Amino acid sequence: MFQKNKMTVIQSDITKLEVDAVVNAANKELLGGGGVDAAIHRAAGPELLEECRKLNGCEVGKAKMTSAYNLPAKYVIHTVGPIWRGGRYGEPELLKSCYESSLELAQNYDCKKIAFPCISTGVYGYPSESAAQIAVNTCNEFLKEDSTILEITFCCFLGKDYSIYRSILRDH
Ligand code: AR6
Repeated sequence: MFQKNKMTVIQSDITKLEVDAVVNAANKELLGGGGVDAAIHRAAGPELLEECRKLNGCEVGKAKMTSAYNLPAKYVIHTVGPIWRGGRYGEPELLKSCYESSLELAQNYDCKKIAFPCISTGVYGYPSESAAQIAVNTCNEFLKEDSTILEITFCCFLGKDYSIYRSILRDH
């Protein structure tokens, strides 16, 4: 069964969300950057960077957890999406793995509500439509087997992404 009642899409700045965990689309160094990563570090404050320095980076497709400091969320889950290189370098599997690794961490920390940005679709160039399909399908598969997570929010910054997710969720 499609887990429609547990997945929602909004158009918003992810740093404003009062959820248990927000996911950050980071890079392997985990020391900040542009896009949503910059917004999260700015809003969370300098202590976030201090904690990130102790993590020794993160591999592509994996995820690491920190506190969320000044954000309304409790935790930040930092995941590293693949850089789009045409689709034949394992990008779909790595993107799927970002969602799975993040959800596993959320589950381990007993998070009920988690929000994802559109991982890899900014600076990393992953095509928005196929990234959204992977995001929704992977979350749906996870939710079928899980009873911890009650709500996954796909937090789109751009109207274009909001429309894509809305139509994917509506078509199920
Ligand atoms: N809230 C929610 N989504 C946002 C926000 C925000 N405040 N700001 C941007 N987005 P990107 P990537 C969306 O480039 O492609 C960084 O420099 C944006 O519209 O942030 O995974 C990191 O340090 C897009 O849909 O991440 C890495 O070096 C989505 O977030 C690299 O970019 C992801 O865009 C990661 O690239």
